[in-house]
Amino acid sequence: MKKTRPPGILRYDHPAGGWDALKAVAKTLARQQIAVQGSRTLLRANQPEGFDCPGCAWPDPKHTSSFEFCENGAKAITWESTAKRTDASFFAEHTVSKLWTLKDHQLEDAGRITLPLRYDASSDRFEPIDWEAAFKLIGSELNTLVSPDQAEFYTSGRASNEAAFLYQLFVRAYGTNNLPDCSNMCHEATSVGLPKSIGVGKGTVTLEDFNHADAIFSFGHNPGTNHPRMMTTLHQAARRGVPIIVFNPLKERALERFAAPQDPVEMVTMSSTPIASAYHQIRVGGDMAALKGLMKAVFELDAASLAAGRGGVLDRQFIGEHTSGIDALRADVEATRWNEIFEASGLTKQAIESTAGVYAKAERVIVCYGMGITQHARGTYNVQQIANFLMLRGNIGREGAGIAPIRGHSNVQGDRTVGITEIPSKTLLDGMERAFGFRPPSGKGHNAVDAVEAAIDGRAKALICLGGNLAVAMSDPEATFQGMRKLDLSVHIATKLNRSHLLTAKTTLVLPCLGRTDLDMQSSGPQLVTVEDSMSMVHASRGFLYPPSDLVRSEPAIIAGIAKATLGDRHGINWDGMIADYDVIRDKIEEVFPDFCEFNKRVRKPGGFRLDIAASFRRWDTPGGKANFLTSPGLWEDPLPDGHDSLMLTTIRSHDQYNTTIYGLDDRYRGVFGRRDVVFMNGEDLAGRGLKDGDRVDVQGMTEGADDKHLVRGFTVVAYDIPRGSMAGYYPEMNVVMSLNHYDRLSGTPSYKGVPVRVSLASS
Ligand SMILES: Nc1nc2c(c(=O)[nH]1)N[C@H]1C(S)=C(S)[C@@H](COP(=O)(O)OP(=O)(O)OC[C@H]3O[C@@H](n4cnc5c(=O)[nH]c(N)nc54)[C@H](O)[C@@H]3O)O[C@H]1N2
Ligand SMILES: Nc1nc2c(c(=O)[nH]1)N[C@H]1C(S)=C(S)[C@@H](COP(=O)(O)OP(=O)(O)OC[C@H]3O[C@@H](n4cnc5c(=O)[nH]c(N)nc54)[C@H](O)[C@@H]3O)O[C@H]1N2
Ligand SMILES: [Mo]
Repeated sequence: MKKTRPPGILRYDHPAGGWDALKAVAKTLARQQIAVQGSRTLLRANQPEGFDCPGCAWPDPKHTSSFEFCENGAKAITWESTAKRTDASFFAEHTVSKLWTLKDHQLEDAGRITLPLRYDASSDRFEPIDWEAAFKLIGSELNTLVSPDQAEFYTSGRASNEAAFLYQLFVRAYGTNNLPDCSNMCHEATSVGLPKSIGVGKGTVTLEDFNHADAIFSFGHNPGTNHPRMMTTLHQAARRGVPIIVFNPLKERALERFAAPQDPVEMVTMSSTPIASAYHQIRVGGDMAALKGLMKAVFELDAASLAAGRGGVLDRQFIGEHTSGIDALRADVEATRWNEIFEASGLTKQAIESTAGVYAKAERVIVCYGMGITQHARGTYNVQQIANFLMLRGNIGREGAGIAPIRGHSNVQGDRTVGITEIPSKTLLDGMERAFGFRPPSGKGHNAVDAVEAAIDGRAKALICLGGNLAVAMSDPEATFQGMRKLDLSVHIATKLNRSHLLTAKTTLVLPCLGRTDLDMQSSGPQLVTVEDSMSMVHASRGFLYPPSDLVRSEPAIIAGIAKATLGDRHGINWDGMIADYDVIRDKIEEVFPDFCEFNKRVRKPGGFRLDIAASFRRWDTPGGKANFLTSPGLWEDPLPDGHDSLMLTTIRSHDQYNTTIYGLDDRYRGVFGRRDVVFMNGEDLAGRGLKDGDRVDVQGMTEGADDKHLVRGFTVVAYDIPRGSMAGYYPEMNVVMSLNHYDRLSGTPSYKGVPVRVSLASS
């Protein structure tokens, strides 16, 4: 008998990439009403004279001028360069209550915002306001606050270095360090965890290193969807015979097999290349156990090798010369029992030992990781265990080896580098004082969770957002929405309308800005901006499309407008001069951060330049001057609450979304078409609850502080290849089940990938 599947759930047997990726791009162009002329935009993505693709932070290959095809990059670009517009008549037609009933997809799909808007409560509409009036209003609201710490200044990671630098300058001159940003929800575990290990909160590898690696490990990231250009690198490595070892609860198709759209043979013959040499379906939250298991096996191999009179497996020279803490790490790992490791990771002894064998044989190893590692209650510890694992064999700071956090937004790393941080370092404060002649505040400001909590309990009165969709990205949207509605002032600098904008405060403004693809014309001529990718390469980005309307301004110009209206000539900062010519902003960046020496000159070289990452050269910027093996107690990251019927939920991105931006309802590689209201569970877990494939279920959050509001109702359950005890659902739909306090205490990162839940047949 043929088994019937729930509506929209099909088997997808093709490799990732291939013709289906090309077809998807053609469909996207049509949907965004982009004609052949406009589709040429795609050819300028990541070219030396073009713009930086807003799709992800994967670096561009050097020495190439050929177009690198990327399905999801194309979606990101066309979503921005769409011909659709929201204008004054759109906002006259739609009340905010009406807009609220639209889906997230529909809000953004209405098109680019073309004019500055102010919410009018009496008509319940956004109404046009002119720029100067908008700036004046924001300035006077900010100046009425009792303390600058009552305002929150959020940044999403698309902002250029120039915009981000001006923003933090404004915020610090105004007098607070409340600079929450999207990396607080993303790679903060990396930014907090790695400096203690290796002295820098960034990756140590370059793209070149992948050509020299002889083993690549991948933990908890899905490049076929989120960093498709990385597939070129993995495809090449797989073809060279480099073992690629994956740890992921889900069988992500691109990590299994991939047909490279740039490979004529694979395209014509419809063939593909297997990517992972071993695929370990780890339990959700099982990475700590897997990493400790791997290290335990490496210590055992080392002991066996020494006993047999061979040289040992550890890199003793590196460990002796460059590190401290190995004894404590060894003691912790040796005290951890194998049975507990198997239970917590869901992996077999054979799986762990064979992987340790590959690791021990390889001379140069790179470990890549993403949100599957960082978005956990113990995400910071996870990151540090990855560093430990690499250091055992000296795999940091030499060619072909290192740690590779795969970043999210296209300039999230750069924003941090140029000062978007709630915890300013002494270097930053000294630099700011040197360049601008005032000492900014030094106290710790708010991260993203702190900012939302402050809004909820009334400590925060104002929220300014440089991009993003904070209310939908954050856990516990119900609580977050309430908090944002209580504010006196909310301001959104944005390209497109989203739900955060509709959470109106007493005064709410939406200010339309240019995107990456748009021409940024200022009084000295067209401007370039700069971005930093996941591998610390800083390069130029030049938009060239005619902006959506004459009223749309650049992010730096909007920030300068707000700053002038708020600060007047406080500290004598020449805002107009910086906007007239962004070279002046870059000169200031260089004054604050000496690492950017000759910034304007170096960024004009094709491909740009790499920032100095000390750990890449085995210089350890830690208090003791050494790299540190760090221990973290136990194995269970996010312990399940008592009771056998809880599952650990992880929240994932579909192939058809960019964070809270939902392009469409398909998740092709996972076989989901036309819907997102599904959760994925193991067949035995279903049977154990008297449930079956296709049933409608309720998912109740079990995190501390969760109540009956932390419930998702009536989603369809899909029997899926996922370990027992684990389940998955889509971000942001599942954010409802999380309470706000479910985050990593060390980094503040919400534990979006480890949410204890209970699943039952839908009640209605
Ligand atoms: N097209 C597209 N590109 C994007 C984005 C997008 O939404 N769409 N978002 C951008 C941003 S901001 C970011 S941060 C990145 C995100 O890129 P990724 O890090 O790839 O993010 P996710 O899709 O959230 O999940 C990553 C993977 O982790 C696995 N996973 C879940 N839980 C666990 C676990 O406990 N352990 C392990 N080992 N794996 C687990 C999931 O199965 C999934 O394959 O992508 C960026 N690029
Ligand atoms: N459950 C769950 N929640 C998560 C995650 C998860 O994996 N699971 N991931 C988290 C992660 S990694 C991140 S990074 C956050 C993302 O959080 P955010 O960065 O806040 O969210 P985005 O969805 O990327 O923001 C989309 C909006 O950005 C605006 N925008 C687009 N381009 C531009 C531009 O060029 N300039 C300006 N000013 N605005 C622009 C548009 O208005 C658009 O609506 O979400 C987090 N939330
Ligand atoms: Mo992210």
